Amino acid sequence: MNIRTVSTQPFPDQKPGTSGLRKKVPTFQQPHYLENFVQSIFDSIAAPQGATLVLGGDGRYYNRVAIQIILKMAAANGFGQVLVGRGGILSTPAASCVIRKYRTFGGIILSASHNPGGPDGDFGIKYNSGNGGPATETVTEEIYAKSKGIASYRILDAADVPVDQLAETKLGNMKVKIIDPVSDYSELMESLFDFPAISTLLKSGFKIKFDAMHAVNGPYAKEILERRLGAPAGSVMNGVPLEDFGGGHPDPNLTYAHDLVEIMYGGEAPDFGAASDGDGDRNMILGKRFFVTPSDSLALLAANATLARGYKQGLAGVARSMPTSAAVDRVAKALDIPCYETPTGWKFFGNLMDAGKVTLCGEESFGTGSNHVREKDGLWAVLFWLNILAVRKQSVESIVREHWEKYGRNFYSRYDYEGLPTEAANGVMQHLRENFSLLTHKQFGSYAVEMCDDFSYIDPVDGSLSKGQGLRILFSDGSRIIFRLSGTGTEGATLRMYLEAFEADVSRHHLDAQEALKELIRIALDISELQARTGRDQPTVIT
Ligand code: VG1
Ligand code: CO
Repeated sequence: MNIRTVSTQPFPDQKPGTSGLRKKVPTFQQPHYLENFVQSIFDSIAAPQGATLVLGGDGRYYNRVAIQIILKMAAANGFGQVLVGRGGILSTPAASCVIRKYRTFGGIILSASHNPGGPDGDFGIKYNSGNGGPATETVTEEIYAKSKGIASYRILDAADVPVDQLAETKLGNMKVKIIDPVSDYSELMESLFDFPAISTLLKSGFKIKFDAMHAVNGPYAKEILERRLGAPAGSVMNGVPLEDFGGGHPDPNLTYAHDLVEIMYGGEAPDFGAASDGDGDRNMILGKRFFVTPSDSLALLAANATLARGYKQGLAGVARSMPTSAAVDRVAKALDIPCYETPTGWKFFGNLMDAGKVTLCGEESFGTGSNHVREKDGLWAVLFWLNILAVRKQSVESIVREHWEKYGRNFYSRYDYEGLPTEAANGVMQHLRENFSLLTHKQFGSYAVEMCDDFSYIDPVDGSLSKGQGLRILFSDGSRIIFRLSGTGTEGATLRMYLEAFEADVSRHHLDAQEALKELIRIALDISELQARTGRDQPTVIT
């Protein structure tokens, strides 16, 4: 078989964002576009000859085409073996699990996560290192630098590799092993949680509904929740993965997971509801007519962690991304363990976990995880909750309310303004930055600004510095307003406004978050001039 060296020219826009390179499918379909990026990855990671790679994706449109291209390029670049999820499928946490379990050099994950899919939708690709986690910023910057100077890539001339049956084949000198995408992951889950106790709960009339949103977690949820744990058939809805997610937006929040939300707020609501996203790493947790914010969910898992077998020894520490509410900080304080605040994106948690500094971590954007893998993990969070529910034998709502009674409630909300003209979004950020000194110590109604900054982070493990990670306006009572530009969108700019206020008074814990945060929201809109500068009266999504 023939290895071809194809000459190419750089594309200027291959800078990985919060989680890999995400673009519209037609962008990826341009000749050489994917190839350039893959070669830039291979040129950056310096894998030794004969190394093993993991490859899989969330099954969205273009996944199959990309799998074949990457296999042929891996063969031409000296890899010895690639482990591919059957059908080209691996959820993001399952890919992380497989990389770690088989101690491979790294892996390539094909996903644009919660972004819509299909011929006009989004596609994405990212590299994960041997620890199973997303490449660090140092590596992603190297990949970007290589992509700007690329002149050629290597690819094997060969027929496509069949990927739909478990088998081992050869591609040139490279072995291609098609693996079951679900089994390693399921085994890992079984080692962490008390499956018999959860099974007893699910067979005792406790009803659950899991919305896989026609995304990658369908087969994982059916295997684990229905087959292994015995939840009645139909407990998993939208369980068949589709290349375009059935036309939906596979983002598990109150807006996009509306099928599930209707069921959970309807007449015969199940006791527990959950959803996950395109690539299976996000989760939304619902009780009967009750929504658990991701920030609260993280805090609650931390507070109850020792109820699950895998965390019986307690937690080394916890971490949250900067915009995530400080609810988990309060739990960490009570447990007397360290709590780290990192920039947005999972790549920052990896070093802390590798160094044994944290066990649990999470983000406000429906991401929770632990050191069992190096990605956030949607189904893991669901099983963790079910384990807690099986032990505590209370409703989701009463567990959360008790938590607030003990620790206080961090009211929290996020406003997303999607698809803004880039200049308008940058204008809002610029305006805020310019006003930092005017805002500091200013009083707004009952709120006094204590300080403002552009968040930067020094990694406590490798000392690397990440700047420009979001604008923070911090108030003297611990309330916060944060503005950040998204690094995962593919159309214009997405501006996120995060709001948080702490409430110790139990008699106010029943309030709706929008009501409790009303004044803070008004202040945020005022000082940012967001409405005037973007022409938007309403956010696209409120969480
Ligand atoms: C968003 C979330 C962030 C998350 C990232 C990847 O990034 O805010 O918390 O880590 O998506 O998640 P951004 O830059 O758009 O705010 V996923 O499930 O898309 O891999
Ligand atoms: Co995701």
